[in-house]
Amino acid sequence: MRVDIISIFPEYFAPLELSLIGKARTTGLLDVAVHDLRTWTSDVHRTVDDTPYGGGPGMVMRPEPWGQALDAVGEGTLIVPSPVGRPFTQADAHELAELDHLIFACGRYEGIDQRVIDDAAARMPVREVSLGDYVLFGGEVAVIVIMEAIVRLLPGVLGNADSLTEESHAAGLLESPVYTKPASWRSREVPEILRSGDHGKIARWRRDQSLLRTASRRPDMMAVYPADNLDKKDRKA
Ligand code: 6GU
Repeated sequence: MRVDIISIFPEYFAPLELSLIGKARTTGLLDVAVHDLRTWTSDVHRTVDDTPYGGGPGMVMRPEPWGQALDAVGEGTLIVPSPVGRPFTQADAHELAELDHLIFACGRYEGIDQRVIDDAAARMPVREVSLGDYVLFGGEVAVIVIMEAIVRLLPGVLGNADSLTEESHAAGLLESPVYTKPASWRSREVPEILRSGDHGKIARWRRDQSLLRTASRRPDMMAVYPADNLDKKDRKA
């Protein structure tokens, strides 16, 4: 997978050299290029913003540098992180993980001139995505989040493919609590059932914990959980 990231703060992306994303890059599964938007300015001050038409607070990113930057990186799927985007989900991560070329455009200030997005959409798929109902300074941190969600789904990045099928959101429920050694810590015991060796009972316990957690923390997820996926024992829990 090829990824181009365009930002006025290329230094924000140093963490993409670490951990499993860094490893995916060195092993050749992932090719990331970070571009400074100011490369495509022509004035001495390398200006990327201007006042909004129609008035109002803040500044808007000028279309000319963005147009040239997007021309330079070529066609792919353009992702624009924005508080006005559609909510980014695990399903989006799966869809994007199938693609050969992603382009991230990081807006700052009040956003990018809308014509940049409309112009790009005339030649490539464009997704404006939001991470949640709060406002960040810019799209940079959101790109790191979205990259993590996608890159961990690329074949060969995670050692154990089971960790993808077992995890929260894969099954539409939150995962159950996890424990490791020691069995007793600060007088707190690991639930006896997990140490019983009875794999049927352990699976039942984990499923109950998932259902209880999801119902209490994410009633929105529980409300859309397909009734067909609930068995008789689930209904009792
Ligand atoms: Cl993706 N970008 C920005 N700038 N703010 C956000 C966001 C994204 N998601 C929530 N707030």
